[in-house]
Amino acid sequence: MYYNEHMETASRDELERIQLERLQATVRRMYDNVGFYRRRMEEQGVVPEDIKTLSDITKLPFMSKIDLRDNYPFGTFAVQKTEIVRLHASSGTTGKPIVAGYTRHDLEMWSDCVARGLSAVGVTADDIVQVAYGYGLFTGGMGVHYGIERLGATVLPISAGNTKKQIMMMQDLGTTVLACTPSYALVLGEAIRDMGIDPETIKLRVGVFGAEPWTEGIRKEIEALLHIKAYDIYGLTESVGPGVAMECKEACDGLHIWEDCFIPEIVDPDTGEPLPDGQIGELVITTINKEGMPTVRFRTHDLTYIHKEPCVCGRTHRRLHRLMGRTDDMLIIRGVNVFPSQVESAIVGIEGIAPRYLLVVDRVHNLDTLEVQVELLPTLVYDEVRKMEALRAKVQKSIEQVLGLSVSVRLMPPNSIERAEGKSKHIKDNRKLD
Ligand code: DLL
Repeated sequence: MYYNEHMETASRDELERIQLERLQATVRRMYDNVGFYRRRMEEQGVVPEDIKTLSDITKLPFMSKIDLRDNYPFGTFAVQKTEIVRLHASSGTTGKPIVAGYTRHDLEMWSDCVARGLSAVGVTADDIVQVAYGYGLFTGGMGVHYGIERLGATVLPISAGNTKKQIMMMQDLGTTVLACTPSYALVLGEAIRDMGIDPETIKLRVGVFGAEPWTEGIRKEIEALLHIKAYDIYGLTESVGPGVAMECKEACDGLHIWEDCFIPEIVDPDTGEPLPDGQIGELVITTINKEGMPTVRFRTHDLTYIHKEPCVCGRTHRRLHRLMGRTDDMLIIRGVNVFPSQVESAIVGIEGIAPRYLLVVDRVHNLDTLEVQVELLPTLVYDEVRKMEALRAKVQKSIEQVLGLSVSVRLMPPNSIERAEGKSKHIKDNRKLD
């Protein structure tokens, strides 16, 4: 179902006309109000008047997380502080976080984007949506929250964690939609299974999962555990938060990025050169309907490609392929590029193995080693050492085939790999301790 049919199905010509108008206004606002970006434009010899067509976007300088950090906390805001009505911050693992500021208009735009996404996967005013994304500085909780209210569905703002209570509320209130990270959806699904609850006694029917990379294999696991349809939602603090792009029910293949608000580009991660639709590269996003903290040509570090074909659902906004991982999550092991999602796709679905894993990287005598720890399912009863070794070898072969690299595999006891209420970590790189 469309939330804003006119905009979601606008002709490409109309969309591009809106994009150009909004891009020009955004660049003008950045040039006039954001000192650091004006200097960047001057260094690059570009002025707002140079943006005459959409393809002129490539004349503009990129922005990165480093720029936002260097101008912490408010140096990239494009409006007076009095116009800012909300702040969020991204959880920087190192140094200062990124602070995002929103005007009233920005919050409206954000809610609208989330409402469109929820509507695209069949959420309606009849639904009760349990928001188990974290509330607070993280954009997940509040971002999805206001989209739900905008749509007219009922929101249960339970936030992340307290798994038993989540399940009790789900049962008592008849929650129909769950919104959280895919990792936490797995935790909830496993807990329901381990508590011996029949998922059919729970009314859940739809999941809205994002904030971290996940694979089709994990989607199937979650759908089987919770008896739901699981959909992918994408976003980042620097663009607005969740809801920048979302799958639709009809195709369930690629996430529609709301192009009247965001211009996506795919570039070569090393050179920054634009790549054509269909080719994998780094996603770069320009916000064109944001006042408080616009980001122009922001390097997301997320790897994906743009689908070439129009979607069966009738939406004209292009689709991003399911995000494949981050350039900065890429490990280089003995010269081979390794993404956690590759390991995930290799192990999910192997009988007796839980969808839990950790990549432990070390350097022994100047040689990189990769140990993949995978968890056994609690239901697995193998009393024979021989059978266990055969399973270990099977997992190892599957991973080595996908990676093209020799690895060691360690089978871990059930429930021993750390569970995440929010975003999960799949890498322990001991080389960084050198
Ligand atoms: O994670 C916003 C969000 C909240 C999105 C809830 C979806 C649901 P940040 O904390 O700034 O914002 O992290 C943004 O998370 O650049 C991606 O690397 C990753 N990410 C977000 N959604 C997905 C997804 C939120 N669906 C960073 N698939 C992004 C893969 C995702 N990665």
